[in-house]
Amino acid sequence: MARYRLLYFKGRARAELVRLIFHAAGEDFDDVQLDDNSWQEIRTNSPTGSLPMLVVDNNEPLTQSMSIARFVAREFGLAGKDNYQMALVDSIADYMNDLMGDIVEVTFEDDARRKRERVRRFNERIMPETVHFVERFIQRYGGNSGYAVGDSLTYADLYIYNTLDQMVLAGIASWNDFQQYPRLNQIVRSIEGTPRFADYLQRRPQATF
Ligand SMILES: N[C@@H](CCC(=O)N[C@@H](CS)C(=O)NCC(=O)O)C(=O)O
Repeated sequence: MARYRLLYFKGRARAELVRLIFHAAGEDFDDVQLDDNSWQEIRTNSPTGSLPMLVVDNNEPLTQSMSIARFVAREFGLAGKDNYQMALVDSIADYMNDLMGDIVEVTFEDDARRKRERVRRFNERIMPETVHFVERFIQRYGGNSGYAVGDSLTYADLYIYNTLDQMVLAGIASWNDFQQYPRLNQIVRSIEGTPRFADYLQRRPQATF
């Protein structure tokens, strides 16, 4: 059995999707949470100078969160059932990743005036538009199954859940805000209703990003 080591900072942001995939699959992994000093020691040896990083057995590390997520999802059968379905799963996951980029920008904006402007743009334009398209996507490709694509869990569902969670963590939305969206709600319920997740979501460390 392969041994997986995931390296990231003490936060969720770009690593939590990968953690959720491991938990969904019920697979063990080392969740290594670095501080800045230990990261600087590793950085020069990192293929793209960025975290997250996944080391499988004694292989060279993998980087880039979406590549890692897809790799792990394929390993554990959470990437879609055939090539076409995999493309659908990737497309909605990449769409969520675009939104994640906007959330990260808001989260790490230090200038108070620019932050207010980013939050306003996010709430007035980016979030409503994205959620509208996500609802339509799920309706088209997942129907009433409770999943974004097809009739079973894929990493796209985990990323949808994770992106909503990240908005709440960033203080730009609350879980109540999503209740008006029936398809998103179904996915949140599917994920929170899986005992393995309920357990992880309860015991995972508090995070600020
Ligand atoms: N596109 C990359 C972005 C990675 C990224 O920006 N990582 C940040 C943390 S979220 C990082 O490594 N920061 C430390 C550094 O650049 O030295 C991915 O998705 O993995």
